[in-house]
Amino acid sequence: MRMTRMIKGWGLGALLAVAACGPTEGDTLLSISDFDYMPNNLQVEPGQTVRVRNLDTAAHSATSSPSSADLSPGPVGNVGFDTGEFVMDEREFTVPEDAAPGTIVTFYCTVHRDYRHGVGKLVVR
Ligand SMILES: [Cu+2]
Repeated sequence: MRMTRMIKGWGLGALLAVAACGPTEGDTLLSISDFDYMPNNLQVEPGQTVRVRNLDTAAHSATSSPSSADLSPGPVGNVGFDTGEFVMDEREFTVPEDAAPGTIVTFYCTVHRDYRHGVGKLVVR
């Protein structure tokens, strides 16, 4: 419980840091903890790097899907990513510089696809 609260604090800190730095400045953080993404509505700028941190002892991924109903790997427009499965570590991907503002990309975990845990959205601003 205490751990969860701390991590939520991190997520908020990352969002505030992004807001303070302005467009394309700095990375943003997507945490995975207790089988959930934080934030699960991730606002990004074109060209921004997203660091994905898995704090669980279970393997997870953050993988884009063209459909929110039928989760399968693939891009939306030119925005696609797949961290692969990893544990207690960090991966990163970069949003293309020419990603269209307003692009909404569903992402999910390939390990736990059938549970649909923490299915999230990445929104290009
Ligand atoms: Cu998972």
